[in-house]
Amino acid sequence: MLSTFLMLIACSSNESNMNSNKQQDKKEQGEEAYVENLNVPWEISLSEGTFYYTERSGKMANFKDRLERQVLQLSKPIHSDGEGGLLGLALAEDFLESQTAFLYHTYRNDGKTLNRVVKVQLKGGVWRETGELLANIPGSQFHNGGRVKLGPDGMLYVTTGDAGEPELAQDKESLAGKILRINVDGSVPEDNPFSGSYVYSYGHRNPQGLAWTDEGQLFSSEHGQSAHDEINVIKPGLNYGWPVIEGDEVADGMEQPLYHSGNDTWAPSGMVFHHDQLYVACLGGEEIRSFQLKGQGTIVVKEEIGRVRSLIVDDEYLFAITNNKDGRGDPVEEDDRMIKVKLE
Ligand SMILES: [Ca+2]
Repeated sequence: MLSTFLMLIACSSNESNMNSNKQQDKKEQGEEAYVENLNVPWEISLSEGTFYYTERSGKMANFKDRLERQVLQLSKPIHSDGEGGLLGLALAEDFLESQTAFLYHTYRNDGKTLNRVVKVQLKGGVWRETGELLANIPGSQFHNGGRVKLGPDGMLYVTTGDAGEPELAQDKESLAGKILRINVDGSVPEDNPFSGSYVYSYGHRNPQGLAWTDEGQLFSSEHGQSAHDEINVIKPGLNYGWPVIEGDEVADGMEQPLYHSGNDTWAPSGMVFHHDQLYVACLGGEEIRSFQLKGQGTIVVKEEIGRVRSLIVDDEYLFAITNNKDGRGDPVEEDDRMIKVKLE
């Protein structure tokens, strides 16, 4: 794969000298290559050397030796407004054979903004919906959550936001402000913490990151209210406090975060676990951070790369996608980008 990227740089003959210099600067900073002209990509996945992306406006894209976009045909139109749109993406475990993936997207029904989880299949260059796993997840212009990942137990885990109604996060009957656990056929797993319910953990404000350690412990990142962003250790059935507590505040029956940002803003989104560290994409911080799991702290791995939405690790490289064109950033001509960063 590395050779593909080096070739990409070598073949970029139509770029101006300025861009070449920029690329050289980036190479010297450890950004060896990247993909340009993505449009607010929300999630990134990798299978056999091909990167797959969701773009918030509703396009699927992939990159092997060039960037391509595919049509996505869904039974309900994507509602791309504010923070909503086409968000999470998880490739099925048997993706190479089945060409199946799971998506999370915002839609409208009866005058309401909602989110749902669907199964899609890539065939003849078109992604088509093949099933709806879960619908009617409360949505809003803001706080839609949106991460979808397959856990080590083969279940789908989904983060949902409070949809602008904080009290829903404490309501176990509501799908808002939760981390959900779903069978890949859309049914409720029998061993979920609350019988008959998709709810895996609750009291979340706007969680957007999920990652598991090699031992199978789940972590999540969460946007706090005006700073107080969180990294949480997620255990089934527990209450993570929103909107009752945040930061160092304490309440009976509510979990405190492993880390919080205090008065700083990370705006943490996608995350990945690698070599005993959690790497977290930070939108507001415009950086990639790593967090030590045993509480020794957090460091900035890569800064000044723009609003980072999500990231993955492959072969000792981080691949991170920017969201500089999401209306809150300061985009340059080649945005949005996938940046490749060598891990030390
Ligand atoms: Ca919390």
